[in-house]
Amino acid sequence: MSFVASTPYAWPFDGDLRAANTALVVIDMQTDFCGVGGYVDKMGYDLALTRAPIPAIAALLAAFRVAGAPVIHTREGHRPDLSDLPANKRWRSRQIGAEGRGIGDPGPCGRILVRGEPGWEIIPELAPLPGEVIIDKPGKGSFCATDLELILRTQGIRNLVLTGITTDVCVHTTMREANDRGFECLIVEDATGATDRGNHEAALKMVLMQGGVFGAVAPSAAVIAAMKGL
Ligand code: C5J
Repeated sequence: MSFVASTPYAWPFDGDLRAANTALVVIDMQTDFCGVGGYVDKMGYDLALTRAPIPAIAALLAAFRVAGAPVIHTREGHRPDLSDLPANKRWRSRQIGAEGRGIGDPGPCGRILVRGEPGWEIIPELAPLPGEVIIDKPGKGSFCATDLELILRTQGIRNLVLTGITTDVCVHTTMREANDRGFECLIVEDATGATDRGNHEAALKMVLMQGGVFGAVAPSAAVIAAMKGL
């Protein structure tokens, strides 16, 4: 049996930690969320907060690749014709930031959160390698309107190590969706980030309730140490 040193319990719950059944999930590390001129920048948030997890994610990517464990990347974005963009999501995105521009509108990195545009791309520092799964999702959660669950079940993946941005929105929604589907989740505290430091901390704290209501929390160093021991 192998475990990650995590809180509030040693993860995974049953010690069934193997390279074959444990995936690193890197959520929405796109220019629109952490790059200059992207969506988050346009909304006026501090990019240092959403860029903070980059080094820890890079270290985790290296550890999972060496271990031969699966890596899954996600990208939030919409079809160019915006046929999958709910009107309320578009309206709300136009309420904050410069010039009333929101999702689907042109910006310095192309049309905001539109598939194929420069701002929608994963940042070069964390670029997927050939063969790694990329999930394109129109929503906050990674399971809604995607084939993520089918891929996980087909590949025999049960343990999910969750990283990326933002802790309180897309990472948390994905963790909740995964937990309800029976996946065993670990959120990595220094490999996630939010547009607000308090929200990041609160999102991590929520996981700790009820004996680990959605799973467990650990630093990247603990995950890397466990992966090296496999
Ligand atoms: C948001 C995300 N916040 N990746 N997306 O719209 O958290």
